[in-house]
Amino acid sequence: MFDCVALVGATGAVGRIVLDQLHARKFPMRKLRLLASARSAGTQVRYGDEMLTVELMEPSAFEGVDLVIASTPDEVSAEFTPWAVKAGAIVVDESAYWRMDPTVPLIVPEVNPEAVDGHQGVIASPNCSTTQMVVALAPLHKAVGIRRVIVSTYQATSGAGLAGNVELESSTRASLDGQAHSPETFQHPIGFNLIPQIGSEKHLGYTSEEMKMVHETQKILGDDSIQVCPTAVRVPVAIGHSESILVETREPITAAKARELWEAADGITVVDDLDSKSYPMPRDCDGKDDVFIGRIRQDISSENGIAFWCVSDNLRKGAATNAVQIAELLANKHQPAAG
Ligand code: 11C
Repeated sequence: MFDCVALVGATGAVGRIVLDQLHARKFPMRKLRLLASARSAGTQVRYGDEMLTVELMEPSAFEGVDLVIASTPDEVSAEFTPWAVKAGAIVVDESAYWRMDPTVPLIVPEVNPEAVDGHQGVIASPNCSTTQMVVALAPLHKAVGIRRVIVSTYQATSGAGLAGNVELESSTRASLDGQAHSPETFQHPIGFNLIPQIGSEKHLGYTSEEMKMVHETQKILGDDSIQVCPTAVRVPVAIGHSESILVETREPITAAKARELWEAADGITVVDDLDSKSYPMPRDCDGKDDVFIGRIRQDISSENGIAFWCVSDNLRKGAATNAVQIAELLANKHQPAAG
């Protein structure tokens, strides 16, 4: 049980779901405070039956806070996290800013919950496209070892926040009306289109989003020898990232065995029957917390390969749910001060 939890970024696309999740999962806390920049301070936000007022985030605002859950841009996290840690709070951060810091555990509770114990005040939650992929990869890695992953993503516009979905709607409407549309959030019009660029150029022609999938996967699975070749694509879907994944394993594994491992794993739902046209699709996964896996099949082009399709709600398991699950891991260990 925490005495005081602060949510930073409560008015954003992910922050709203964190609030819903804290309430729905009856998160063990006595008091919840909402903190934000001057632009959102004073806003009223619903939490269950109560209306909470967003307070200004400044160094003194963290006094008395035990746990912070934060969903903010990287530069905001860089600024406020040291204030919170100095005040004695543990920060569960959803931004990319701290993820690759060697002193910061990067946690997906179904995969590496034990790494939470090494925290020094900050715990990071991964990028949405990485999170769903490592939930799927972990049972295979544990059973037979993973050598290499080739992944193409089909990422929803809400990955770019509320503005992404506003632009999906305006761009689609402009196309239907035969009007020109000038994109602001994405590099090109997203309506009736696919954009094979998420983030900016980072390494040898791979984007920042793609390189997150490489480095974060290695860190979470604790194995830098895993080779990952990603292509990240923005698609005109509002919620739910999809991924086509080909895994090369160290030991052979059949598709039937892979399915068995996934069916037994926490946080995974297998939807896989081509005959009945059953496979995961973003519309069916919207608002759900699991990672959905289907189209499971043997790689017909190599010896030790499994190909599959993976979908998850990027705002839930990809962000809010994962952060709240990390907070629950901490809550199970946290003893409140006496009195
Ligand atoms: C997207 N994956 O879909 C990005 C958003 O590092 O947390 C999340 C970026 C991050 O645009």
